[in-house]
Amino acid sequence: MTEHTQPERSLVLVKPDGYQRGLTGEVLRRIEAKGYTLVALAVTDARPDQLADHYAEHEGKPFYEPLVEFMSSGRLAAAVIEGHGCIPGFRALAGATDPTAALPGTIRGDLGRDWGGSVQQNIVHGSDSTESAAREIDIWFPDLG
Ligand code: IDP
Ligand code: MG
Repeated sequence: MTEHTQPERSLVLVKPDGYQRGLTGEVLRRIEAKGYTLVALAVTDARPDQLADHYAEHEGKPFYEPLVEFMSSGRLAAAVIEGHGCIPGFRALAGATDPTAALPGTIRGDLGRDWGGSVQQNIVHGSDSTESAAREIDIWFPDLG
């Protein structure tokens, strides 16, 4: 019998720039068109403790304070997506962190740009490892289990 591994899950955020620009549907469309499944969805104002946990790895970096301020500047959309390889798969859909360098065809490359601020506004967040995904899903969807 062929063995199948469990599909993995990733935490996706449509950041306040993407939400405010009305790009949530476009991001979700690309996720679904790729074939990943939406497991949970929410529109929310990020609490300070959620952002502190979510971006703990970046504390002390020059862009940390502007990043937290940006992520607190308006509503965001949070999603849990599922599918084999969806953690690196969504990172590939998102493109490079810097929206100027992100390739056309990617979310950040097609929809993002440099607005001249001290933090890169780049539309989306996606978990970068299975450990990050588990930690981040627990931050944004503690009841998902
Ligand atoms: P990622 O979102 O592609 O995983 P990270 O290195 O985890 O990138 O950084 C988190 C977020 O912090 C980025 O998405 C971006 O918004 C912002 N950021 C990262 N590096 C810089 C930088 O060098 N200057 C300004 N903002 C940055
Ligand atoms: Mg990251």
